[in-house]
Amino acid sequence: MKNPFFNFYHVLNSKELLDIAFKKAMRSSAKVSNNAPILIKAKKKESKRIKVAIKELIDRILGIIKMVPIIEELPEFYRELASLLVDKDKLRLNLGKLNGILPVLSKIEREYLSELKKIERPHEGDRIRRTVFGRVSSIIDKQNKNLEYLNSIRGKLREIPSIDYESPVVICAGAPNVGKSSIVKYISTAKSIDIQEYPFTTKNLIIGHLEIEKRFETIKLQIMDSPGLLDRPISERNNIELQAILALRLISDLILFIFDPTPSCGYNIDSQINLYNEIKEKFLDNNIELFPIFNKKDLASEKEIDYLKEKLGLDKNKLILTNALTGENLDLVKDFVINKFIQIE
Ligand SMILES: Nc1nc2c(ncn2[C@@H]2O[C@H](COP(=O)(O)OP(=O)(O)OP(=O)(O)O)[C@@H](O)[C@H]2O)c(=O)[nH]1
Ligand SMILES: [Mg+2]
Repeated sequence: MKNPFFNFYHVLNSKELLDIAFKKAMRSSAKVSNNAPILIKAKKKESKRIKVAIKELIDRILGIIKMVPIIEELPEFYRELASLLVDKDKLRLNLGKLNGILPVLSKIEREYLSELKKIERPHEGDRIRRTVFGRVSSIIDKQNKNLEYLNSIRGKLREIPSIDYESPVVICAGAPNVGKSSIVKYISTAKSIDIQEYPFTTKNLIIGHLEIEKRFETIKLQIMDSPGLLDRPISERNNIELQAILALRLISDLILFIFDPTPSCGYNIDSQINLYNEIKEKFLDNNIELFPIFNKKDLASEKEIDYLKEKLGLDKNKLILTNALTGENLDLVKDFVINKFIQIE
């Protein structure tokens, strides 16, 4: 399913909205015969301007409200992820306030159009239209904070990855700075992923693809990069870590747990093992495999590898040691992932 916020486009601020509506109104022309009396011409001209301005504002505000999906109605993964990224109550309130001004605008239109009918001198039409524009401006200006808020959350929501529920999701998880992004970048199409020597570089879920022609079909896999996790209780996790937990819990079909057996990532091996065990116990149904990968092969000593192997109770064959800097053995990771999903079919 495509990211439900994909069509959440830039939201204009109050000044921009008013400019567009008033300009359009002033450019509009009423249908009136050339030899009609000046008073009739003035009434028609100004009523057209009022109608055009208010219709433009109502249409645009409705457009804004409609392009923001209702978080509560989204599928679970998107709903929970969006709730982590934005305050959904604030968003609902915000849209409710915008919606609330629509009948007010319509009422102003009705009121002043009927006043316009009663005028006896042409210049009074101009005065009424100015009054309407003034009232409308103050109503729209009061919504500026709401409009700006919508714009401010838009970027975060549009970054939510589009998940194809038809094909498997393989998630790279682990402590910060262990090389998760380097691995996803190497084995998938997600080539613009940011990789840095410091922890917490990845702050959201990023999806890449891996397509393999096998036998007579194309196998499509989704490879997901996730933010680093610390070894700590869920209640202490921040919203960035919680995104990773959410993906593991709700959409993973296979988890590659990336270890850095060396101290170079900044998180000692016992805390990485605790994290691995915690994920294994708490988050996974029995049919989702958590597969350990030992990265930073170039830096890891035999002693460090043996310690980790022993702690995890791994036999030798079930171990992939990688170097994500050079790509060494990452083809084994690719093969492992592909074989796993060929067998299922
Ligand atoms: N020597 C060595 N460095 C590696 C290896 N894999 C990754 N690195 C380096 O480790 C650092 C962290 O790599 P990332 O891929 O950003 O790690 P990450 O797990 O995604 O980090 P966060 O997103 O911050 O959690 C970068 O400086 C990488 O170049 C490896 O196999 N060997
Ligand atoms: Mg990363």
